[in-house]
Amino acid sequence: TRPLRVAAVDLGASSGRVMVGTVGPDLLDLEEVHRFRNGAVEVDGALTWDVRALHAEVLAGLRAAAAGGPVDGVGIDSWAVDYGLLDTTGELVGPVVAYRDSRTDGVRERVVEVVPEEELYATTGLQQLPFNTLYQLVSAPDLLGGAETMLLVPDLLAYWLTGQVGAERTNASTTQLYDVRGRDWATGLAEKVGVPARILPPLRDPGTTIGSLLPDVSAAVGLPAGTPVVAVGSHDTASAVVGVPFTHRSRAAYISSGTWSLVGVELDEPVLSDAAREADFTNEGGVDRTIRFLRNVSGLWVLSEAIRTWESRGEDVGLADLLAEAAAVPALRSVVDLEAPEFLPPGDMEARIAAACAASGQPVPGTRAEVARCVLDSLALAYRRVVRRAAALSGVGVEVVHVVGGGARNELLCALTASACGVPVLAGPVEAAALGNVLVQARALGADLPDLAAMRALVRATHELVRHEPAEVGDWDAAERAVRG
Ligand code: ADP
Ligand code: LRH
Repeated sequence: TRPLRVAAVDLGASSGRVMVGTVGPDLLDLEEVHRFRNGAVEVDGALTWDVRALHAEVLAGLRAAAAGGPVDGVGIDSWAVDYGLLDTTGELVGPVVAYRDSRTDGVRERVVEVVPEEELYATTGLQQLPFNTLYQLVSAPDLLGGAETMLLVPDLLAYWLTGQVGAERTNASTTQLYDVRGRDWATGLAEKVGVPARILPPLRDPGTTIGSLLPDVSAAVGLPAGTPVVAVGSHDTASAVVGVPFTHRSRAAYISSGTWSLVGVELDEPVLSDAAREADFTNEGGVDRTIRFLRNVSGLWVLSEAIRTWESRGEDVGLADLLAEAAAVPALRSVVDLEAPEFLPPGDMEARIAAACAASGQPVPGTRAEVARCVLDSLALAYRRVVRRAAALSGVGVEVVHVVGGGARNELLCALTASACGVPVLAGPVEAAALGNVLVQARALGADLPDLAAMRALVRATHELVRHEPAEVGDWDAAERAVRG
């Protein structure tokens, strides 16, 4: 029999791609057939996602996949938490607002007066990110009256492909409306904060079939009408963690490094202790009932926003040159707390970094290379803090740190991470999320991949990893004191 050939749609906050995965015994190949830029766009004063354009890009990608051969399945993953609301006729109610929009400012503070943090954490196990779906829904109560269904972004796109409504479980677990132990919507909590339980659609598990392509979709993309759309770990981080080539997951941490950095370990059970809540760790639901015990720290967003600002002023900035220059800047001259709220919204990151350095009595980066170095040193410092904390809270003895996602291409960041964490970094694969998407589809379609360990063994056997050994670069303890006192 021929190998399986599936299309993985992987939508990140900065770029989207459609990849064709080919899977057989000892075979896991990934080919990019379509890539496009993504980013939130301001419409009527709100930061929104142009989901119609994303839909069109998905169709273009599926067309490209179909042009190259048979497609046995389609799977979609994207960034978490954001959603569209549908009315009773299935039309979108209002825009799909992006998580960096300011509408959630102060909402969390109001909600925790109604439901204390302890109760929220005991039920959902989630990090208190200001943009969790719960806070977004509460911030716009006027839209809820006319809403029949809430669909998270990958579920919305799957709805447009198949006509089927549902909520894939890994992404549902990022909403702060999901009971992590009961593995069901936390309807009591939802009603308490004013979110009608009716808008929470039936849950579905990764690995199940959502439906088949609608006739008009199949005609538009050139695929047979029966082509199944398979639920994958539709949270991009869930798929990325499937693609982490662990040898022993009980002795390793991972960093899914892209727009965000998701830093943590994989567990079988959530950790809902007071210490985990105080450290603000999340317990997201993963493929095969695993738990992603991690913290969402800042990511390469700060660097890409800085570059965007420079380019908007007409300066020509090549990432490769910038990183080469940053590598020559002395280490740990100045570090900032990238988790501080001022680095969340779009804007002039260089100015915000300058203000933070001045406020903490450190040298203000004077060149673009120094700004980039400050961001990367600060990221590595955050990785060190969170890897240590994840180990202490979970009992995992971290002997190696896997870095996947676009950040795995950043050699300076990987080297700094090894140095900061004091253990080797294994970098790659860059496209871990697409691989995880492909692997879960392949298993659903009959590939012999009984469990996550088998999937990861296949990733290891087919993908070269780059090893970075820890080296002395500077005083990380002193740097930690500079940002956290
Ligand atoms: P997301 O899925 O969140 O959109 P990615 O995993 O695609 O993010 O990672 C994007 C980031 O990867 C970019 O912001 C950039 O910093 C980094 N990156 C991509 N390509 C390279 C490269 N060739 N060298 C260094 N860094 C890179
Ligand atoms: C990464 C990610 C992350 C979420 C954030 C909103 O793309 O899905 O896991 O916390 O986006």
